[in-house]
Parts: sequence; C-alpha cells; structure tokens
Amino acid sequence: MTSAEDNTTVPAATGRSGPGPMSRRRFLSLAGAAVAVVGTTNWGGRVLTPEAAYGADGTPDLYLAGTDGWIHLPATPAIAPYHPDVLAPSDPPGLTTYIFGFRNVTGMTASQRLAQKNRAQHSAPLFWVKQFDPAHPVDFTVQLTNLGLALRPDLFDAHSLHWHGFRNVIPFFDGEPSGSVSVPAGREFTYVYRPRDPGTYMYHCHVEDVEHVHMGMTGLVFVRPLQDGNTALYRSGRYLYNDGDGSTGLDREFAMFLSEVWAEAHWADAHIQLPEWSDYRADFSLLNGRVYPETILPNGSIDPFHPVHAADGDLIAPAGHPELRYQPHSSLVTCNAGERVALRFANLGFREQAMTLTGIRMRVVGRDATPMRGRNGGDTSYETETLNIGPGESYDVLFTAPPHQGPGAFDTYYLYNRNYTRSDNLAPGGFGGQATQVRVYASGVAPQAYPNDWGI
Ligand SMILES: [Cu+2]
Repeated sequence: MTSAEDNTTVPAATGRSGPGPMSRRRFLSLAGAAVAVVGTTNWGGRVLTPEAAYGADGTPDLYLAGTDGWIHLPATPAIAPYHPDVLAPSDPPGLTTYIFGFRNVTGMTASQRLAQKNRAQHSAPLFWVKQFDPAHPVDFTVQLTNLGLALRPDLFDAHSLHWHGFRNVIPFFDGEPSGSVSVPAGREFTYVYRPRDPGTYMYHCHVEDVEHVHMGMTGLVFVRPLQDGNTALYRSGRYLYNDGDGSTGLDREFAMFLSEVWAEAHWADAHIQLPEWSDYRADFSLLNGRVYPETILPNGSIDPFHPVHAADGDLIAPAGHPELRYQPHSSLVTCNAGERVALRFANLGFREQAMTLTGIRMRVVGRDATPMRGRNGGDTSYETETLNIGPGESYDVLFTAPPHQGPGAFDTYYLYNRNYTRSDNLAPGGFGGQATQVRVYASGVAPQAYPNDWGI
C-alpha cells in the first residue's frame, strides 16, 4: 500500500510546487492501487492541502448532520423494560427505539439544519460518487456537522465519517478518531474524497464505534465506474465496475444495507445506563433500516442530491406510514422481465447473515469493492442462491429477471435471511425482519431516477 509520503510535493526548480519524482511506490499509487489522494500535491491539476480542505467554504457535494433520534420497530412482543422505550416521543406515533444517526441537510438553511437535532434517520442516507477522473479532476466533498445529542447532553461524543474499506492514502479524512480528526458537538468539518476504486462500500461514524455503529450511524455508499456512459458494452451504459466487456452492466440497482438493533443497548443509551457489549444479542435484524414487512413499504425522499423535506427541514414520512418518518429506505425490488438488476449488499450488523433469493440465481460479481477477477484477469464471478455476508463485508450481485408468469401484474420472489429468526416475523407482532420481495412485472416499470427507486 501507499503512504502519505508518496504524495508529498517536492519543490521544483521554478519554485512552483510540482509532483515528486516517479518512485516505484508513486507509480503504483498512480496505477490505481490508491484512492483519495490528498496531500500537498498538484497531481490532477489541483493543489489541495488538508488545511485548505478544512478551510474550504465552497458548497459541499453533500452535507450530513450527526445527532440522535427515534425510529419505529414492531412494538410487540415487548421486552420489558427495554422495548418499546417509554421515553419515545408520541409524535409521530409508533416510535419505539432511541438511535444515533445521520441526516442529509444539504441545501438547508441554518435554522432548518439546527432543527434536525434529535431527528436522525436509520439507516444513514444512501449516496454515491463517480470514480475520480484524472481527465476531469473533481474531488467529492462531504461536510459533516455535529448537532449534538438532544437526549444525552452529558454525552459530548464527537462524530466522524469513515468509509469502510475505502483505501485512503492518508488518515486525515479517514474518520478514525485516534489517528485522525472527529467533529465535536457544535462544530463541522469537510471531508474530501478522491475515489479511485468503483464498488460498494459502507460508511459509519468511527467515534466509540461499537456503540455509534450499533446505534445507527451507518449507511451504504458506492462509487460508480468511469465506464458509465458506454452504451456499446451494455445497453443502459450503467455498470458496477470497469469490466471492459459489459459483464457488470445493469438496468436497475438496489442497496441492501444490513444492520441490527439490540433493544437493551438502545434503551441503555436513552436511560443513562451503560450497555454491556459482551452480552450482545440482537433482537431485530434490519434491511435498509426497517424490518419485514415494512421493508416493502414505499421510500421516503432518498435521492441524496435532490432531497425533499418539510418546511422545517424534517423528513416526510412515506404516505400512510408516519411511524417510518425516520426510516426512509424501502427494500422492495421492482423490475421488468428480462432486465438485469444489481443488488448492492453491505453488512454493518455484528453477526454473519445469509441472504437467500428464492427462484432466481444471483451472480456475485464483486466483493468488498473489488471485481471478481483473478490475477490474470479471468472471471471468478459465481452463481449462488445464498450470500453469506460477514460484518463489514460488501457484495455486488446481479440477476436477470425471469419471464413474467402471471396471472397477477407481477411475480413475487422472496429475498430473506436464511436464519429465520433474523428474516421472518415468527413472533406474534413481528420480530426479526431481514426480508423483502422482488417483484417482476411483464413491463411498465419506469427507469430508475435513483437507486432503490421503484419506478412505479
Ligand atoms: Cu458518532
């Protein structure tokens, strides 16, 4: 791997700064082994120091806020006194569980932004970036503000952004607080990314990370390949990787983010108690922040770059489901027969999961943001019906929607966790819930405006 020194500027004879000599390590970093090059270099035509980025007052591509809040999980059967939590607000109705989390506050006024304290969502906003293009060098910036924890002002925890698996060259933007910076309550910070490697990642706060990850400061992020736009290899011009042959071309894409809730730990944070993490026992397994069958209810406003919110900046609940205001991501997969559908899986729960798609073979074409190619470039993708996903892992999967059978408007296939206690609502009222449906229509599903968009 590379290190920060690879990107250190060596003053040129003219006095202007310029790239250093082409050492072997530097050559390797340029060859694509590295990502997010941010040092005192003008490689790529732009001088950028951490100090410059820190002081940048330009408009960030994305503006996130870290805070606390409440989400809805099935209230019965209860786990007294932990679930549902008696401290949960009554508006909107149905909230049960205290969380920490992020919100997308891009484009908000200062008063709207500050009003999002105690309005965190789970999972965190899904977003994506384009692979860094040396021909058109533009960095991706994410500003993070820490609004503080409304319910726990005694916990003056900082927050940070950590792209898990992202091959950062320097730690400055890595978000790991002992080797980098984090954002104290009331402050903000701008992260700068130069994404070199396409694929599916996850991001999370890295402060007190077992606690903050479990409390909900987790989401999915992915990097779109430079090959996007090439309609010669695949009709849609959209891909998972720079495959060179169209093998990862896709017509639709859906994020499938796996997380967990141990009710006692969430209750403990709300009630000024200390959870004992060695007692960890997840009560709920979540898919995109919800449990089945709520996973198949509509999306809220989830397009990160065209956010729609209430006048005060609050999230707008999916129609008819006020309890899901802070869980905006649907997991329902909709597609037309014959289309190629990408599922981007990432797991930031603390247990291994086994996601099965019944009746349709999945082809695994990427793992941990790495295309399934051998050393000689050979195809190492494989077909499976079940994905075993460890904590911190991501998988990119493609399937081709089978012909529509009927007689209904759509055929339903189930995508669920094979460990039934984590996938199905076996208990009365519904526990577990890492399950959703794939609905295949004969035709008529419109092109997606953004990932997880139903198109209907
Ligand atoms: Cu945090």
